[in-house]
Amino acid sequence: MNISVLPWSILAILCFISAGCDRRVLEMDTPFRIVATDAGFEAPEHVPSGMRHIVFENHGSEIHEGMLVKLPQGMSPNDYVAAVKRGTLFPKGAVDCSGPGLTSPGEKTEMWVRLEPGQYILICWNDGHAKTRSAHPFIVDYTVANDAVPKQEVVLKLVDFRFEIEGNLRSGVHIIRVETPGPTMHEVDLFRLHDGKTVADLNRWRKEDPGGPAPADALGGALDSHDIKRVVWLRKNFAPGRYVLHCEMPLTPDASASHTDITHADLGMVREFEIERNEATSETKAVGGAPPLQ
Ligand SMILES: [Cu+2]
Repeated sequence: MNISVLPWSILAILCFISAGCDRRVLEMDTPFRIVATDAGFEAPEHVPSGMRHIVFENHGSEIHEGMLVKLPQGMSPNDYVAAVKRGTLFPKGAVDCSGPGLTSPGEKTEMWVRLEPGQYILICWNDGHAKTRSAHPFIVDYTVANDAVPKQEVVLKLVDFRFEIEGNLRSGVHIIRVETPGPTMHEVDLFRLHDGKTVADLNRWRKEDPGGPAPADALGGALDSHDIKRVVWLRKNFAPGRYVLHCEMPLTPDASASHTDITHADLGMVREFEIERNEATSETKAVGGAPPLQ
């Protein structure tokens, strides 16, 4: 029997009656699949709590992301969206729990993140979509099931206001552990620059014309988390090319903030690196204003 095709609820029942599952925690890998479209999201209405392996695909024609927000008692998904439409970036009591970052049309990204039980909403903040596209309510159940996190090779630290990388990024697949020493909240979006384009082109595009022609492909990063101790993991397949790490957290998360306000990227939280073509000499090298790789 291929258990990977069974719904989580049935897997949980099988676990309960299994003699080898006395702690009632299921170890498995049944991805939490999220499809972003230009109208909203296609995703489950229930997922188990514990470590979730998120597979996020953008089937739309615009860039999208998938912020996971845990709602407080008494706040409905509609209440949250109404607060956002009034201009609030962080509705009071709601908790950002990371999620897949900016992802270009046709791209797919993978993330591992631990989720606690509760009522959640999945929402895209790119280019005003939080106010104009449908968010997706879902419940993280009390049933616990942990997807196994692949062995990490590289650590990415989100620090005020820079990116630190431990380990070497070469062409090929990497598991990247994302930590936030902070002390403030951060996020990381990963872009691959198009030929002839620069970090300045990318900054200008994100700041002034996020719906305009893209100088880079958005490959999915890790969105912010109110709990900065939350660790997430990304799986990325790097082809040779020039890449940029970019933090678009607003410096002042007040109700009036928009993409024209000051972001961490404006403060220099942007880092370019190159994946070289020659496997024998393909260690990354920093070419931006960030400290060298360790
Ligand atoms: Cu930041």
